[in-house]
Parts: sequence; C-alpha cells; structure tokens
Amino acid sequence: MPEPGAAQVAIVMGSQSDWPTMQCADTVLQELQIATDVRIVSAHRTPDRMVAFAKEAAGSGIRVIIAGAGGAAHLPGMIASMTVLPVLGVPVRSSALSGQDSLLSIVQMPAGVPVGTLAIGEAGATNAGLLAASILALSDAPVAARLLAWRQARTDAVALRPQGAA
Ligand code: RP5
Repeated sequence: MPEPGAAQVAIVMGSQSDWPTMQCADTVLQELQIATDVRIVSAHRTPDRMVAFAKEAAGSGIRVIIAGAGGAAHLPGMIASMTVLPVLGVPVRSSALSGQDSLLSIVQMPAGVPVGTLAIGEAGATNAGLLAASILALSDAPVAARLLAWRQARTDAVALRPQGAA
C-alpha cells in the first residue's frame, strides 16, 4: 500500500493492459513535478488489494486517486465507496465496445458516491492528471505556478495561422 509521506497522487488501473493509457496521466504529472504512486489494483482479480488500497490511501498521504479501468469498469466506483478522497475515473478503451462500456460503467454512479469521470482513453488520462494537479494547486502555490506555466506553454504553442495557408 502507499508508503507514508510519499506521493500525493495515486494512479491505479485494473490491468497491465491499461498502462499505455494511464501512462498519460503519469506523464503529465511528472511534467508538473508531482510524485505519483502507480499500481495495478483490480476490482475483480485482486479485490483484497483494492480494499486495502482504498482504505489506506488517505492515511498514507494520498490526496487524489486516479483510477482507470476498461470493460465492466467498477474499479473507480468501488474505490470511491471506501474513501472520501477525490476519485477521478478514466474509461480505458476496450476491444469489444471501444470504451463505451467503460465510460458508462464509470460515469453512472448513484448519487452519494461520486467519481469524476473523464473522457475515454488517453485524453481522459491526461486530463485526469491535470485535474489532480488543479486539486493540489488549491493548497500548493508552487504546484499552481507550474500548472499555470504548463497551460501557458500550450497556449503559446498555438500558431496564429495554419501551416500551408496562403
Ligand atoms: C479490466 O479489464 C482492466 O481494467 C482492463 O481494462 C480490462 C482487460 O484486462 P486484461 O484482460 O487486458 O488484463 O479489468
């Protein structure tokens, strides 16, 4: 389970196969110099690991949990049921239904146990990382400054006119 005093953002996923997607969340958090704790935590293959993680995360210094899963993607909701930390759910694109199953599984939480649900796939994972940074930035001025600079760099990179235009 998370080591005390280490990362403030946990990135968990149901399978190794989710990593290429969830790596996008980790990448943007690394760019913002925010330490992460990355784990495989499956709701149906390692349920005991999931319960232990969810119950111990807050006490271990984690402040935001990013949870990605595909298919019958109950991992984010199950984790949210055991912690009041903000849980950001990333629907991983599935082979059978292109992630629409993942999206609907994650987004339709009954009132009372929220999961902040992102877009399907890599865009959702990147934005989950950015949202986690935004949450930390509310009480961490250096993180806020790095996040503003990150956003400004994306703004500055947009050309006024498209290449090839007359
Ligand atoms: C879910 O099943 C995982 O989150 C993954 O997206 C999906 C498929 O897992 P693998 O069969 O690739 O391990 O639990």
